[in-house]
Amino acid sequence: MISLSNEVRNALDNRQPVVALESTIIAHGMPYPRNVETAILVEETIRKRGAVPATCAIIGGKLRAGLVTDELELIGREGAAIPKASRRDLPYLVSKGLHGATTVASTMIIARLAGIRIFATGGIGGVHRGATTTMDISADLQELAQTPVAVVSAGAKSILDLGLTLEYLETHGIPVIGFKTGDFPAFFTRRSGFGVDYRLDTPEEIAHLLDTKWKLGLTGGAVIANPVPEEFQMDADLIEKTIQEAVREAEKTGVKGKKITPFLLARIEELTGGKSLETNIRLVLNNAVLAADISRSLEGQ
Ligand code: PSU
Ligand code: MN
Repeated sequence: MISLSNEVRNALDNRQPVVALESTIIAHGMPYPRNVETAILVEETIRKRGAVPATCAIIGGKLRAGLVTDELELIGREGAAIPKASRRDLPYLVSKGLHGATTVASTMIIARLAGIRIFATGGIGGVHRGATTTMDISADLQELAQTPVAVVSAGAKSILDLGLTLEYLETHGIPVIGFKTGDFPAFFTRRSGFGVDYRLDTPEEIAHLLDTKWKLGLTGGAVIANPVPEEFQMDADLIEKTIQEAVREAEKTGVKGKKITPFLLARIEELTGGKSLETNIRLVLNNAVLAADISRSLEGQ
């Protein structure tokens, strides 16, 4: 059911560090061609850091870990025409032999099947603002509760209700670790005002915590929250105003369900004149470095 690239298969066979990457961020999170350029740059960053990248997707109905450049190009060029695939979409896309761009949830599923324990992305999905009436809670959170893969992100965007997202993570027993921070980062900015569960200052300590969690037989993953580097963060007031505007537009136009996150991301990018895209790219690269360092430590390298 799972198909690995040669590079990823060799690395796993030889117990080399491997970092999983998602493809919804490519197809639905960034515009073409910056999305493809970024996907390639993220992979190169991980290789330079001594680990092997495994970008995950569904290609022609196959669950894939490790894509070739033509496949990255296909996903990036087709963009929104490739279905955004979370857990519930896998059976349909696989049984029909279709392509799919994997979210955090479905990338975790593929990573686990492949035997990859670390995954780098931009931001995780979470509990949406207004979830008390819409019940819009990303399947990413349920996946973190059950699938043993650690996700390195720059926190979550404040298009979500970060307080409720952290409550949900607590309820489901998912540790939230801040890398060199005690404050849960808000994706575009380094601080949200909400605390993380534990602050750890080295990749080795994080790897040791993960190893300990899994040795204890505790199910599920962990959230490793890595703030965007200071020099690339956005102005907090500007981003908050922009997000409020984008959320209002989404309500007015009635965008719902799986379309809401891509809609908000695209509007924020337009409203900030592309500034949010630059920050987005920088924080993903920063997460790739940390994920590679943690995966090396987990493999004892
Ligand atoms: N947050 C971002 N950028 C993204 C996503 C989330 O800042 O690209 C994507 C990820 O793939 C995440 C998904 O897993 O959106 C969550 O979507 P939903 O809320 O529909 O579960
Ligand atoms: Mn949703």
